[in-house]
Amino acid sequence: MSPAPKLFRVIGGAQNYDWGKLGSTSAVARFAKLNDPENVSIDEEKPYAELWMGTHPSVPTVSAQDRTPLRDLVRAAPEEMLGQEIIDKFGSKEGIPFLFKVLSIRKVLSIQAHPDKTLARQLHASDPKHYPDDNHKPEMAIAITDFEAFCGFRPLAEIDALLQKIPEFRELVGDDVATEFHSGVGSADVAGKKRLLQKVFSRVMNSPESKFEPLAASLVERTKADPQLFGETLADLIQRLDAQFPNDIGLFCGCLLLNHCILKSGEAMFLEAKDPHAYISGDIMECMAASDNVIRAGFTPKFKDVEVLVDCLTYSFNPVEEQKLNPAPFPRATGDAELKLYDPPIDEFSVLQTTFTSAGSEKFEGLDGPSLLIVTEGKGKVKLQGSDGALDASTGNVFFVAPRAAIELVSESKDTFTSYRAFCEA
Ligand code: 9C2
Ligand code: ZN
Repeated sequence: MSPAPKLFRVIGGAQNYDWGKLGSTSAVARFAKLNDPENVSIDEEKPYAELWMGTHPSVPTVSAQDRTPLRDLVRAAPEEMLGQEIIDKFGSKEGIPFLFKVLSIRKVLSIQAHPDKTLARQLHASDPKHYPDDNHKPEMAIAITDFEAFCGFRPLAEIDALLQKIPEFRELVGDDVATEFHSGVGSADVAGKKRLLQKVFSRVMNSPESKFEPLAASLVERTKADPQLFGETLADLIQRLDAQFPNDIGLFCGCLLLNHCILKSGEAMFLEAKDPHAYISGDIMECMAASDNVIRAGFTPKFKDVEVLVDCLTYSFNPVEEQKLNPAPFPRATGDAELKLYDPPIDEFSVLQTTFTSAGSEKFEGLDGPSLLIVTEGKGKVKLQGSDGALDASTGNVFFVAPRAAIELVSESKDTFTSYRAFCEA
């Protein structure tokens, strides 16, 4: 294997989960086809949910030139591909510390949370089939279209109000727990309030189908007969998700217990380990620590692990605005583009958005770790600074950039040219 160059095009792989947008309506399918036109043909009947870019073994990313897996290139030359600091910090020469994805969402994903490192190790050791990695999975979503999601528990006063006014919710939770919750909501004891929230969540999650299905049907009827009781947005949401997963427990544990978060293109949210969430619609860039560990509970045909989920959540509750992550400027570049740095409070990744709306160029200092860059709109060029060999960089193209490689992006027209670059620095 000859040493990999410092900048080269790579090809990611798609996951066809059921919730993905269909055929060429999916950004995942379009990007995959544009990046590998000879080998990808889009099946218009099929869902294209996620495009994976990284070194996770489940879906290999390969070099465009000879289709060598990126993971093999990293293992053959870890110092050149990752940088010594990253190897020392993460203790591995096997792969890139993050996994970068495009998601294109037609139907709600499972109500889920991801483990922290300790729980990931335990779950992987006891059930490797359902928990394929021993790593945690903090994650960040950046909207590239309008995007909606469930993220984190609602403030407790909101949950209390819903328990007071929606009879089906109250019946599912039970009068005893609903009353206890109501009397504890105003207390200053945060740990006590989290225990109450866990009681409510646990009652919902552990109720048998024979109980929650008729209550869900009645709940949906109520949203039609009396939408004002819920507010238009919530009534509409319950009806939409019921059409996707009729009478599902997610109507309670998602719609009534979790924040409904709406992001515009360019807005982002960060989810720590053990934060409940589910994406509902739209296209996003998603970045996470390299892991595929998901603990699921509702809205899914996949494996559910209710006991682990109820047991592990942090039961934090915050208004929706506090889940958002504001981008920062990126000072280590000069030129004509607009730059936004999404930098969550974890070690494995940050994501840099670069947008040109006129012809021009942007020069980036070398970063102290590996990065992956995808073009999501328009076309331009990418090259190593000072070299002649510019590569075409158009929508769907993905590139690996080695540590310390100083690159330049070039826009040749006034059409919008947008890319996202995920990177890890020690
Ligand atoms: O791939 C999720 C996808 O597991 N999003 O959801 O298919 O398990 O319901 P399902 C994962 C994605 O990266 C994620 O964590 N929040
Ligand atoms: Zn997730």
